[in-house]
Amino acid sequence: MKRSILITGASGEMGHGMIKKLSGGKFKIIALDVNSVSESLKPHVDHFEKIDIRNKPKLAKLVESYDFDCVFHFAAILSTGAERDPEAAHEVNVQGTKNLMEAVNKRAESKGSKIKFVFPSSIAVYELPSVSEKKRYGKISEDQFLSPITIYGINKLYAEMLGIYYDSHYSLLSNKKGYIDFRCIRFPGIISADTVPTGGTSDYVPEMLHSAGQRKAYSCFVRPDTKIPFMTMPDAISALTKLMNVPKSKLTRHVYNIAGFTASAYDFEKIIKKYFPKAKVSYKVDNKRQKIVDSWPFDINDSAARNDWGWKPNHDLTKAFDRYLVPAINERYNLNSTS
Ligand code: AKB
Repeated sequence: MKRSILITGASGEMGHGMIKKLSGGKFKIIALDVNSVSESLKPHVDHFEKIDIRNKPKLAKLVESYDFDCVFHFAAILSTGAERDPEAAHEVNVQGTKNLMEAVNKRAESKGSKIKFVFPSSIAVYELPSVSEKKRYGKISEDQFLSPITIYGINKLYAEMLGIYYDSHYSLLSNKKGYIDFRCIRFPGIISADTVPTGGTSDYVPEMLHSAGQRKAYSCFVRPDTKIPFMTMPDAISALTKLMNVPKSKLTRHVYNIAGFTASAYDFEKIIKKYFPKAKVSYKVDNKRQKIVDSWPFDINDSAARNDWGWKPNHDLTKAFDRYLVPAINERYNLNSTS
């Protein structure tokens, strides 16, 4: 019998990447989002419902109706969008996540076995006090600098702790136990050739790349020396599926950092111009968004993920452009590589 998987935020970037990865018949995909999934993905989804994660009764009804053994919870408002509307961010990123965990916990309890809950967190949970300290500290481990300055970072950190609670501590003073097997990855900025993110603060790199592909000039909203870690979408998606499949006994923690490559906005401009010589990039710094990325680390230490479940990215910076981004962007925008 096919295993069923529930995907929230199915129409977003990660949902898109995950549906593509899982398509092919091995899994039955149950998906939800506030927006419909794209036409190209529809054939790969067995059941789709338009549900806002804040709608607790509708969400609970869907969760009760299917027998799935893993959830990928991607529905979220990203850092820039969240900072523009902190109230909505809390409702979606915290209350929506709590609604889903509660429903999944009940579903798992009724079937008598744990359900895996795979959650993407973010480097936004960190706060480095200044750019010079970012430089000094270099690679940040999971338990350092956890005082985020954005509502999105706070939401993600709380959701991580809630997941650990449902997995390991629920509920100290009742006779119940938690039925969620919580697994979480803290992601850096992600670059996809298929989709362009909306509402994030690491969006300047994918925006710069897709603008080059579309022959549009790009005005970058952070300084050229801004440096945070990134990875490609295929690496991000394969990390999530790898973490889903690893035996629980191998995991020494619930939350793992993973890294791809780290580079400055100017490094990205140079590499993009190498492949797209006609690309035009200028800089018009948005001080508020700059402050957000300045609080995120230069790089992250992902040795726990490497040791526990063999995490290793396929793409370093050169391979990311050479083997994935440039060929896929050329195909998407109908270009030859010197355009
Ligand atoms: C964002 O910019 O908000 C996200 C993230 C780093 O979590 N891409």
